[in-house]
Amino acid sequence: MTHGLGLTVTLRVRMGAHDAHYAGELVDGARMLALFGDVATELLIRLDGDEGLFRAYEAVEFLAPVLAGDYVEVTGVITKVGNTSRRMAFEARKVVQNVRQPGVAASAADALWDPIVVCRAIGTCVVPVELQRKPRIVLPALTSFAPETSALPEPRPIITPPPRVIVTPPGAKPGAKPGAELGAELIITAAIVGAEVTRAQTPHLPITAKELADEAARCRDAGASVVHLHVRNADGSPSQSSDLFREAIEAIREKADVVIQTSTGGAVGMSIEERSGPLACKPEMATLNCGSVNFGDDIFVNSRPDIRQLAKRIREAGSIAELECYEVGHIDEALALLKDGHIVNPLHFQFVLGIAGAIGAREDILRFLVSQVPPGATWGVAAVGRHQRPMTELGMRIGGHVRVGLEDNIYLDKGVLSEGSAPLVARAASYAREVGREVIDPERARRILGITAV
Ligand code: KMH
Ligand code: ZN
Repeated sequence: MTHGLGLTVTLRVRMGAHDAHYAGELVDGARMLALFGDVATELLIRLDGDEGLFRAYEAVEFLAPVLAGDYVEVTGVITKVGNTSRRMAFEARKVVQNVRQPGVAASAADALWDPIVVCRAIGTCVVPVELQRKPRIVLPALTSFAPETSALPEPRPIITPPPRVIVTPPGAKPGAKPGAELGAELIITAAIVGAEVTRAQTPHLPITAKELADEAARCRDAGASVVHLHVRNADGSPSQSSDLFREAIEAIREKADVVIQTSTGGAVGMSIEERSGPLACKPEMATLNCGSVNFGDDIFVNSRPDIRQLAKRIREAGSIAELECYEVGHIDEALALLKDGHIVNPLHFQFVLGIAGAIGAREDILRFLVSQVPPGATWGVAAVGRHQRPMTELGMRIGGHVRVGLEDNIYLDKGVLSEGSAPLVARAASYAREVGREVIDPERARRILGITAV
């Protein structure tokens, strides 16, 4: 059986009597390596459209015996993609084992509640450039989260410890797409959790501080320089608790140097008091929603006095505001805020497109919004659902910054869940390089956004 999409592959195989090589029906370690080889081959076929070649193992650990009658589940994940090399981490787990006890039938077997890790390895495969048949879109695979904090459907692919995703940038191809601002710096923001998406919709949603930090680190590896942050209660419901934000921010800070942009939008229906919670953490950056808007069947209320109150609190926290605009009039409101001294230059707009009931995610609309941006200001685009990819790609071609991630879109492709936000970031970064945009690091993002110190 195989499951897993993108760059994670899992096989489950029964070890038979013919696999047993040593006394006591012990299966030899080479059998595990053969399974790793099969997983590696499938990974290469998915990535490159070619079986490739296994070049070397740099580490192999045999951790527990495998006997005839055991079922072994083998997972492989691509952790680094070079020009021709693909580095992978493998893990084999025993998920069913024969009982083998005196007085118990020889055919008795148990499905293990906690799989036993029997072997781990790291290895590298190669696919010569001339045999690579797929476009260079790097989609790092991610692990699922710890079972006790998730409601993952079975079977749960678990790689322990979770591999960090390291994406080796494919070379830029300047000039590949007309209209690109060649060489222009690009900030990719990863919106890793949001307030609305649920674990029932995607098992890849990070919830705890550790999960948020792991996801932030993967997104940073994949090319994100800013993380747009919400937090959740342990039951997955949205929260604006300053304590939860502090915990998440501290955990992220330990793993990634990204700009952390906290939400002051929270979830529909929250009071301004509640939404101000994260500002107690004095974040580097915070969102400022510039007007009310239909939000699906709800209304996301941002009255003018409330916007001013939040702008004041963002200023007092020493944070930089990102101006979330969901309608054309919100740009005018942002300019009024500037004129009245509630916010200061440089302005950074985020155009949020495609929310049901609000402005559409269309090229003419984005171009019009961009035409309203004053000189010296920067802008980004965040589009929801299936609009995310085309709008962010358009945004990159016409000189904007972009936001991707599970808050706005949980799918990598039609019907294919993204394994976290990092694959969406990696795909955006890959496209950026194709059109000659330079994916920049957090330090340079801070300079562009006017953030002075971490
Ligand atoms: N959850 C939305 C209602 C923000 O982060 O500032 C609001 C939101 C905007 O996500
Ligand atoms: Zn948000």
